[in-house]
Amino acid sequence: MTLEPGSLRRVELRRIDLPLVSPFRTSFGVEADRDILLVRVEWQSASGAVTEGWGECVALAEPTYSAEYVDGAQHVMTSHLLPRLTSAASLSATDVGTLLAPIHGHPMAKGALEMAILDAQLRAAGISFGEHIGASATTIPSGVSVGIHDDVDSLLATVQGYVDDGYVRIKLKIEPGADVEHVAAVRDMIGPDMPLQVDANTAYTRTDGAHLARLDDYDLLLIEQPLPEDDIIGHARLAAEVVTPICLDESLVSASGTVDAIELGACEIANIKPGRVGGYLEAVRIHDVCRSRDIPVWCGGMVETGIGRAANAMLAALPGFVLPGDISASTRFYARDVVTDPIVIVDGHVTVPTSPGFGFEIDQSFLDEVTASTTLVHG
Ligand code: OSB
Ligand code: MG
Repeated sequence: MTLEPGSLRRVELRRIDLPLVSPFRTSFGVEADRDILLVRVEWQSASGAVTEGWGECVALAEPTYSAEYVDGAQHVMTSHLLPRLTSAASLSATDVGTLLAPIHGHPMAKGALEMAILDAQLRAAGISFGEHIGASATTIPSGVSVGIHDDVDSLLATVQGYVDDGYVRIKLKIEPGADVEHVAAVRDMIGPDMPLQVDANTAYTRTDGAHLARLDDYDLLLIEQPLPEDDIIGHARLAAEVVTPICLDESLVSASGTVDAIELGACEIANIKPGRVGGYLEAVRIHDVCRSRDIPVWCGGMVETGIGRAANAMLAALPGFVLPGDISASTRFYARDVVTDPIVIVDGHVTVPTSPGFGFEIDQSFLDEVTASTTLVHG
């Protein structure tokens, strides 16, 4: 279905501060709170109706996961991206990629703008994103991402808590020095049937193949992004050396690049993160190219609020998402969310939202409480 085009009447960039319930350590750093950039648009459709739409930018505070960071995302939006959108007399979310293509990079910033426009257009049409893309699952299995712990005992206590919460899949963050021993202890505690996987966030090198092959003893679903993001051939060599499937996260930034990585043997499973690839529309295209090549996909997370998580849940209802995603309960990271309908886990599953747009409702008073700044950039 084609959505009615329109134009941007007003665009606000809002920065919020949300503390995490506990620090989240990865191989690239420790996050104790999130400084998140939200985009609010007032959208006027061709027929004259005005609708609100929201986007969440997944860029972190520092350029440690990828080159983007939240201050940079806000700057590129204000100075380079939004002028190309606000000057259009008539546009659709499907035009955003083309209009912003002259600006290189910055997929997280671009994706947040596309998301806000798509949310508004879908709300104007009264349909959900899931319905729009033909995603039919009503519930999806929920996995949890567990940070690196200093000692194995505290890691086991944390993992046991998530098992008790009902999560159906555990992902352990790893790095050299916190890998085989941690995985062995967790596998021993959770038993052979619980799905388990690891994420290195680029912490290893091409010479670590024999070491990473030791993880083959623990029946992992996958090893996520062991090598630097630009090292596709290195991942292909590793895939030949290690039995556990190699999954790419940071390396995948477009559908065409994903096809290349698959054809080179570097990507046996794909982590799809809409922000990393420039938005939900490119995420659907990556799903499609993987599905037609029998590459399993799952939906990654960027410690989003209920805004991004609701959208991720709708995306993950597509049929190619055959593995549990990092779509955990809001309470995994936040004591209170900025939406009135945060993600909850029931029997290890999340109910896919069905209301129009990306399916969340803003908790305006709490959002105002946690807002550090609001910048009006248009309107
Ligand atoms: O590599 O998957 C990652 C969080 C922030 C940055 C990168 C990653 C992560 C996660 C997902 O592991 C955590 C989540 O959102 O549930
Ligand atoms: Mg990852």
